[in-house]
Amino acid sequence: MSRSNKHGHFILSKMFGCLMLFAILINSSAVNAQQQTKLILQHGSHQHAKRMDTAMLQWRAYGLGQFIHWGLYSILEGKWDGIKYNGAAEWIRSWKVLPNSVYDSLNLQFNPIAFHPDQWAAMAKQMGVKYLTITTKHHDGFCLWPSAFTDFTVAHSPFQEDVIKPVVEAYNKAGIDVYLYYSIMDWHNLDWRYDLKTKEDSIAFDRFKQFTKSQLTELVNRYPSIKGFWFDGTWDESWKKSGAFSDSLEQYLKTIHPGLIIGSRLRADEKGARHFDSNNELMGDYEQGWERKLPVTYADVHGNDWECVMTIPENGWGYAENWMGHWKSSYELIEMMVRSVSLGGNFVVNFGPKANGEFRNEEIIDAREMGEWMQQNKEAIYNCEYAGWDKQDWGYITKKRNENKFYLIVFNMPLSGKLKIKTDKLSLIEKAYPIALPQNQFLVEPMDNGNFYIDISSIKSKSPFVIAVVTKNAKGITVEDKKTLQ
Ligand code: JFZ
Repeated sequence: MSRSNKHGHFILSKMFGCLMLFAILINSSAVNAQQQTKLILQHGSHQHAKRMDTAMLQWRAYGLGQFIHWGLYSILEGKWDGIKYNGAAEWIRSWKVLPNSVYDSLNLQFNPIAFHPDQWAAMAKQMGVKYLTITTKHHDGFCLWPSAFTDFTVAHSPFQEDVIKPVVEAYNKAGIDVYLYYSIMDWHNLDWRYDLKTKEDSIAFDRFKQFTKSQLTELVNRYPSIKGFWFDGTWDESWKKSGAFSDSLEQYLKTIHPGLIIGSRLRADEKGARHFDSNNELMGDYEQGWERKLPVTYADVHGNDWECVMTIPENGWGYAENWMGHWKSSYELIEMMVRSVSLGGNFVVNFGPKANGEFRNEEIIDAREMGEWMQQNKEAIYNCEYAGWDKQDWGYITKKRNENKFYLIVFNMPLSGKLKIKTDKLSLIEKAYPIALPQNQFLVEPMDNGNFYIDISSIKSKSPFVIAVVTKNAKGITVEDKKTLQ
């Protein structure tokens, strides 16, 4: 290559470089403009701030909930023809291991002779749960209440009775709020579709939408004390194409039952976006996507209300003879609950009763042990929120809402016997003590920049324990204050 050629090449490549830069600049300003201009959505998020009404304040104060999955799948116990399957047992109808017609006649075997709703509620109360979510109809379409809109219900079983009514009554009597799980996806209903490809599909699915609305109206009317719905099975194309309907359905339910709480797993916007609309705003009263997983930092929850639902075994919500993998101990569940509350969410533990209505032993043990821990430490869970202080390796921090009282929940006792905390700069520690013994104050060493060391070397505990910390600010530091301070 000659010199001039080289030079020419140099100029060319420089020009090319400039052009590229220019192109990148144009491109990124286009991206910026796109990010700044909000799409106008008819069926996106309608609510641009957190709900502050009484019902939602109560929801926020729960801390701990119970989930119950019960239905025809509980009869099969995750097995068919002597073979045990590893998937989530409530999905067995979809695995094609038995004919649908056989599954769909299991209602003739539903006869829970050991179903005692008062005992269920007593167990939940002892465990310390403040709310229950129970399956009224799972993906298989079987209804645990005698719906007037299908024959595939408890009314057409040897049991004959409504299951939901006595559960709602028993739990309410025990002071526990009830929410109804309802699957939109319905494998039994002939009008239900995965997708809408033909005119016939749309006609059938329109009938299905009417069926859904009728059933939900029926549930609201039959169980007026319910606090909300927990929707599921809303990921299929047919439902994602029904954004206008799900929007009107949500508004309708809230009109016939003011205060109703509905999470982000019901609707899709008109572009098919779920949970968060196409402008990335939450659709629904709380984020309902934390399933068998937990956020790690407060940033992960984007300032939204949220709830985590968790199985005790690896996966599987309905009763299975084979419990997959590791089953979580009460301390593991307690740690997940504490982490949830420390990040501003609620934690819900799932139970899958046997077909006869009894709980399995592992669940009974976990419930009892969680309850024993809650008995001592519930003050650090109920009506508590994200504290705004840095997380430390020894455990988690929660804060009583509207009070200057913090709770240090210790899972890993430091060998030094000293707990480090880093507060916001406005907080001065007034006193720190074991949650049940306010007179036993610990020595607190103040350091620079809001750091303190609390000497808890006197504590000899084999279980997670709680240190209460009272700060001097009359009002306590709210997250909002923290924001304005920075
Ligand atoms: C759904 C159901 O399919 C399952 O049987 C159970 O009822 C559970 C509570 O909900 O399963 C899901 C739904 C959503 C996700 C994962 C499993 N998800 O968003 O990751």
